Amino acid sequence: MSNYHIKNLEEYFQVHRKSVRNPELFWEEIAEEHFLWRKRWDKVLTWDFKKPEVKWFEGAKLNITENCIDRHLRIRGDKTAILFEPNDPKETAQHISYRQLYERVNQLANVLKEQGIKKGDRVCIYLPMIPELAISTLACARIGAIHSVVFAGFSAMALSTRVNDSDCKMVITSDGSYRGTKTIDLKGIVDDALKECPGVETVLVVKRIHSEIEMKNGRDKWLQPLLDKAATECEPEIMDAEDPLFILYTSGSTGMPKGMVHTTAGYMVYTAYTFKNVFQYRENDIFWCTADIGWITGHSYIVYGPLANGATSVMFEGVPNYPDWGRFWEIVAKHKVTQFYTAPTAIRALAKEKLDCVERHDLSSLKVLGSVGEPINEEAWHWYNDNIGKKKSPIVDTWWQTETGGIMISPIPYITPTKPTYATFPLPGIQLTLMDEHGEEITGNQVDGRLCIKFPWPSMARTIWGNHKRYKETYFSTYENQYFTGDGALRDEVGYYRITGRVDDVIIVSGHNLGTAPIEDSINEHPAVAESAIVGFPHDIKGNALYGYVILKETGESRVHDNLRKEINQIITEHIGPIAKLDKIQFTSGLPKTRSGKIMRRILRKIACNETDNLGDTSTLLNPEVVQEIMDNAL
Ligand code: 7RM
Repeated sequence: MSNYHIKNLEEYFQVHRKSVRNPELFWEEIAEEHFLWRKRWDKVLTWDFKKPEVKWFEGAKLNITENCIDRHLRIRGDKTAILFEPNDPKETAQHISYRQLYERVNQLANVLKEQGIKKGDRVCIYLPMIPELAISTLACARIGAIHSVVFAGFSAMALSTRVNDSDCKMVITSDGSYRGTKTIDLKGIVDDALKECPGVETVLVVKRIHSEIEMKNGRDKWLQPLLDKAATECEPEIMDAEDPLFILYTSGSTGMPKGMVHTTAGYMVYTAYTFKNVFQYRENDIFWCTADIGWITGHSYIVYGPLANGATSVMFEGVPNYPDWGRFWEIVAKHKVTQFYTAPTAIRALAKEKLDCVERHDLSSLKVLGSVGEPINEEAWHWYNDNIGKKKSPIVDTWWQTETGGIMISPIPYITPTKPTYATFPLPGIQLTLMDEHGEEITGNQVDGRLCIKFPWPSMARTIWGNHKRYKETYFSTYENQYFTGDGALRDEVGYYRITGRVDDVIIVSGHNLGTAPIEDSINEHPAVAESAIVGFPHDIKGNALYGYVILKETGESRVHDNLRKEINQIITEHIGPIAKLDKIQFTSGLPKTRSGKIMRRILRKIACNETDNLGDTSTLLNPEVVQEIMDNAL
């Protein structure tokens, strides 16, 4: 029996049982057989969820880029590592071989060193989905610098907050980016952001759209001339297993985004293992994850997981509807993609278009379809299964989080029977629990509760950058000795899990996690606004959309309301980005509050969702009369 590659359902159960009985032995065998270590670990696992502290493979020495690149050169030097498909289908795709990737990563690593970046320094990467994005993450890892990728759809303010929170010394960006027919002035956004970031010494600029941009003397440098002079060999920095590999921000239910810190060895082992099994990856497969590397899905399943397995990973710069809604399927056919991994929001958008967009392309190369980011509704699941998988490619509905680093719950394709809307079983090494409101574990099947994890796994985030206290409070304080996910879930009669959604104030819009608090904070900065509350309501394509209730300082005439709505969305765009814009804004004279002053979001949510038949208990409200007013004026 091989631990690493599961072959049938019986073996899955055996492996999972073994991983629970002896987790250290289970992960040790995987780590030993499938990776390159400069020094072996002294201890597989140290953990204490009370502190909390988790260490995997303590004492081991390695460099993750040796595992993702160098070790493949001997047998896969000419194999395509990254297959870059540009925004414009007329521009030729780039096949970057493992050998070329090695050279380009080393050159950039040498440039970073030359520019004064050392082990442990933070480098912010703010780039579109071009090869330099993947190469930048790997170049940082090569020299032990900690990368912090910020999704290039975030605004200048969101970028500066993230740069400052982790004290980045450098930003890597591009002159601009392509998005369908549009271009975006990324460098302009960076310039704005850096007005507030005194700690940034250097900005490296990739030329992508050849626009006229300003280069600030002494700070900004074009990357290409520096690369041209750099050597193609760079000795990897030898890292400790628990040295930070990267920081990735995720929004929480309050204030500042949380800089989740992932460390080297455990993250590598877990993303590689899950990539292999969840996608049943075989040599010569062409794997395509449509996520942006600015999100955890891209980190783990475009860059690290696939490359650690010597796979070919497709990187797509564009959007699903350019030049038309057939683009995804055109790419699948063109590159003979074998595994396709996307988000329910994309599936729902694609399902709205004419079937001809799908049917005119040959999708026969596909073997596995994946879904991630939010619950996949039954309709979308069937559309995906019928029209893309032709009922032959299993759908893996993968549940996980930025914090978990890798996929936690998922069917194993061709092994676990799938069931629409169910993520099914935990992967080997993952010990789930469902908890009730009183902190008791709910045992047995056909139950629902709050999803927790009771034992560490190798790729869990170790802390929040600069705020271990918040890490403890957010994840380890709701239930004793458990990691709390923030999600609700149910377990069916055979033990399959179905994720029902967030139980906190995070709303998932088009697969992006949005905390309500930061959006409310930015709305409240509008001079006319006194107070606001945001809730989610169901949306055909986005899954959820945002509904804002806003109290104005002075009640204006309704004709000024439309202008205010525009201005409020403008502020949100500036503070966070266009993804956080509100679909509906209702002006109101008050918000339903408890006696302790907490907004009763439950009621606002029901009104936004048009479920006003049963508003539940309103007896604890301070101002029950406002509920009727809000209902009467609901949008
Ligand atoms: C990978 C990623 C995490 C949150 C998570 C859930 C939701 C993700 C699924 C899902 C139902 C799924 N990281 N979520 N996958 N809900 N089914 N298969 O998305 O940090 O950005 O989001 O996303 O609520 O807690 S994330």
